Amino acid sequence: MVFDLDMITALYKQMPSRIAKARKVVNKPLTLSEKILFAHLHEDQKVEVFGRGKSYVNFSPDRVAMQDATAQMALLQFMSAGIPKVRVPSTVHCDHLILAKDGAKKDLADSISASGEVFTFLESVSNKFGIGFWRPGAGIIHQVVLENYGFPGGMMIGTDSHTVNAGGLGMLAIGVGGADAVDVMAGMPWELKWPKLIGIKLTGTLNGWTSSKDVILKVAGILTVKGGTGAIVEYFGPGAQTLSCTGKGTICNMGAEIGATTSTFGYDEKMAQYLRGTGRKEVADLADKVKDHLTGDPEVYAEPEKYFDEVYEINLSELEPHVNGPFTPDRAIPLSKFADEVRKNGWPQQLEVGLIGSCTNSSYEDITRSASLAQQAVDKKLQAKAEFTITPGSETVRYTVERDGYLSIFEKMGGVVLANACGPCIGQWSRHTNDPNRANSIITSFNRNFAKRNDGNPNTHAFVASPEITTAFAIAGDLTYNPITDTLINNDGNSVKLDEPKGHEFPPKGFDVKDPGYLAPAKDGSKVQVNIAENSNRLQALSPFAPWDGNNLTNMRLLIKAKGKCTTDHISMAGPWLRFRGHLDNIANNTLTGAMNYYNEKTDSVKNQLTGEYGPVPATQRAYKAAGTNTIVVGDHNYGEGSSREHAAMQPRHLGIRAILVKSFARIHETNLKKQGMLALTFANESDYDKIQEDDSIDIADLTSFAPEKQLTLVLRHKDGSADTIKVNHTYNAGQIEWFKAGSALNLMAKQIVTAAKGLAKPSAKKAVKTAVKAPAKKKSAKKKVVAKKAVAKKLVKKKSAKKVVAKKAAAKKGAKKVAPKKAAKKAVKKVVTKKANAKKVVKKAAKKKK
Ligand code: MIC
Ligand code: SF4
Repeated sequence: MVFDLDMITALYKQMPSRIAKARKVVNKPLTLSEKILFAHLHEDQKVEVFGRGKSYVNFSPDRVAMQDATAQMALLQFMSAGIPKVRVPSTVHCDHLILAKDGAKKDLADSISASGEVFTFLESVSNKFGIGFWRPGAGIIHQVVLENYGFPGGMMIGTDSHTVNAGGLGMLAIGVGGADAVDVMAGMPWELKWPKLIGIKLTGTLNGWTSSKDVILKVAGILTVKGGTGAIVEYFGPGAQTLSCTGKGTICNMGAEIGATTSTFGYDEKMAQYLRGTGRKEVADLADKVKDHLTGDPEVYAEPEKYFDEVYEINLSELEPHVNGPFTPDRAIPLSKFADEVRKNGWPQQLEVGLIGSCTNSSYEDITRSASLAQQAVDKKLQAKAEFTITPGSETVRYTVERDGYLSIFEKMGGVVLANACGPCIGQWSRHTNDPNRANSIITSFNRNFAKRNDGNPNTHAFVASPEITTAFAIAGDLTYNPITDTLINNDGNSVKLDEPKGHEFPPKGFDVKDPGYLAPAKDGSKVQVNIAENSNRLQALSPFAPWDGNNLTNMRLLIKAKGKCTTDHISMAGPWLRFRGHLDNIANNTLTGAMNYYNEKTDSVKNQLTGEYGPVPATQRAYKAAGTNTIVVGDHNYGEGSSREHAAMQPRHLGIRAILVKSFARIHETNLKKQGMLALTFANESDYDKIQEDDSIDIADLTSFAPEKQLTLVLRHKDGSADTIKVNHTYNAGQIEWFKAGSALNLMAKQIVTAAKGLAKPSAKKAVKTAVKAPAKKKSAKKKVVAKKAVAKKLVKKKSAKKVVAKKAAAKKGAKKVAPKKAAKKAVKKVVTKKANAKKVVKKAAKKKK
């Protein structure tokens, strides 16, 4: 089935004129990222020269994807917005709530019985509101999106940070919190700070043991976990066109680990092949017709330093396989140096488990290349020394690789095939171990390796590598082994060497699947019932957060000053807690339990200033809340890195924490905090972090004059009677300050809808509705069953008369493919530019000032 053809046709029809208009305004050649951004400006957004990293801009994304663990909260919010049907194509995918224990069949059945209530809820909400539903077992959201919905030049958002995977098909696909998804599903404009642009030029071709994964492992090493913050990474150059479409997906997917807003590649033959290979010939044909608009202008790629804020170059021919970790995805180690690092750092040398698959690496190419190694292990009589698991990304991939005999090869090697789901990647791994705290090593082809992520054990050293390298290590069972140079002793006592992996980009017999696991929603969902059992401990209807009372915040107590890394996994752990993702009060009991207290270097142990006693973070916070005491959380750099889970913002809000003050934020988390009506603040002077003391009582002295680009003042009253006054920055614009005042963005939206409905007679109300609710793409009569006010609000919105698209071919730009690599790359990676240093500095300064 080909989805969205009408939508794609309409977008491609408008693209040339939109890009031409933008080109006229900005008066320079355009990168691919800019073309897609400009082509998706919201209809009320004026085209202008936007400040990179500065301007807030409104967009109209083409579609929304949500996974089960985040969809629950997103849909609970959508339900309370009072809108009868989603306004843009949207889907829900059941993948995170599926266990990894005994193998696909049993695990899937057990998960469906354990989380049946949630799956039924998601299915019925989807059915009611016009959302496509992918059942448990259908696959991991990003692989399913790539196979079915991704298309070159499109813009989508998804309630998962790895939504960025669809950049492999030339999209701008961006991870967001559920509240952002609600905006888009409600037809409202979606706001994003105009991103900075990082260009990565790829030359050469991959060979031998190196794969696409190594490109992003290398990039993560260069840019670190926060180097991509606020930026789109655009890959180009002759090397890019040699990478398979799914390989490009892998690179974009793990771009989440450098904090990038998203990553993308220009449309090329590999993408066209993938579209055709996955049954979307029509989309490829459409894309071919506008292909010049689906890649950057040739001038940009010829002199990238002029158009990107930063440019790097990677020569694929010289790139080595990498292994990243442990505990952070940006500790990039070339394979040739890995054994030394293992010994030098005293990491457990024995490899206990190798895990391949996940949304990042489960393409046909990945599986067949890894299987070629597994086959060698069987043929060369090598007994795999480590446990080995395989997680296919989708039922289509699983069915096809099983048909082609690859799964049985893994099984012969001793591998266990898990369900098509996130499983071990998100801590749904029931690992067979006798000591849950034992130091040990595992290696995965996933993307994240924060402490405790996979199995809950803080001493599991998790390394990230390509599926090929993971498989080879699993065979050897030893982290000091280098498959490129070393031999292994087989069952006969002979020393044997693994040959380079070989695989197929596409199944020679084509993809096939019996039941892909898709359920289309009802045409008219108005009669569909959505039930939430009153005593459910999995689902809880939301109550609106209280609006701001208009006063300064005084006498706030410090709940925790977090030391070092504080990812969303530290703020709201996954694993066993995933089961409470639809129940805010229950999941709040894990709030910040993974964060390290600066003062005693312990997790989940903070001082209750009212009693002087130390206790768990959630219980302490509940005690403050009960006493009517406001609190603040202080953190380090890149606070909230990692996932898109808005629970990490909603839980603190629910528990009564008022402000989060850190050295810097990860993008999605900062937005999530704002959307939920929290104060997200950063130190104007980073060293002021040191001034915060455990027993402080803290005021925000000038919150009553909260305004864009205006610092706030904090007074820190210390226990000894002394005080410090510090300045803090924020990035709230006027609209976002309204979210804070209303208590949350959702409160504001609900208020706008009601106001608009009430003020029917007044023409001024029209404007409010227009911002609050956009007309659906196709006119649909508001059916009788819809509550009167909603119907009224909907009717108010008249679709703007479709402007005729002037089919002026925007200055035909040929030869985008002809980017000639002028200088032969000497090093594998070279930072080519920072000539724009001056310009960059200005932007940085301005951005700083703004905070
Ligand atoms: C992840 O990889 O961390 C997750 C689990 O997919 C999250 C979403 C979630 O927490 O539900 C993400 O990446 O956004
Ligand atoms: Fe699922 Fe892991 Fe991918 Fe997140 S990174 S979507 S948990 S497979």
